[in-house]
Amino acid sequence: KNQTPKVLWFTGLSGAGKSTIANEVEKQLAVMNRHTFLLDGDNVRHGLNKDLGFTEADRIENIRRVGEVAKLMADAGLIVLTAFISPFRAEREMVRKMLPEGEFVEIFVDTPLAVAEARDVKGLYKKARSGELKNFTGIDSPYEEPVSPEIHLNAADLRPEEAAELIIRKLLPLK
Ligand code: GGZ
Repeated sequence: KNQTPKVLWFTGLSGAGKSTIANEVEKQLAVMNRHTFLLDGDNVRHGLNKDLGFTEADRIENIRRVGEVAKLMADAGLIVLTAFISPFRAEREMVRKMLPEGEFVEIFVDTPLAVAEARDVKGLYKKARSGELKNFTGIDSPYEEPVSPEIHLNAADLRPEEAAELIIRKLLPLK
């Protein structure tokens, strides 16, 4: 293997910037000739996990499966990036323990609820406030903040490129 496998696990609220920052990290790693794969709602919740919704049990199963897939991909030598809310500490810790020491990098994309809600890119917060959408994270479903993530981004104060640079600098040296 000529590259150290990693699982860069982004966690944070809907609209926090997880996917945007993960995409930017991928772009910067590509320039460094690293092989990466991004797992997110778009390629997982419409396929592998299309049987799952947003109840607590379904979210737990969502994260368990994503963890298992990330593990397989890391075993293949990839740098895996995952962008899921992953609201529960216990499941994030489960994934951490599933992987070899040092492989799991928890990245807390810390954007205040008020900021994510004000952006409301997809109009989901509005629907959650009105009661049209139930079990929405941060509104009527919990988000458990990481206690000691490897990387804590005050994402509301950073451009995505800056956030990505911080992450890559933290990962270096990357063999
Ligand atoms: C949270 C929801 C919900 C509910 C649909 N709660 O901003 P988005 O749209 O693109 O990202 C959110 C995404 C969250 O899916 P995850 O797989 O990341 O969640 S978890 O890790 O908790 O399993 C949002 C959309 O799906 N969405 N309903 N009720 N987000």
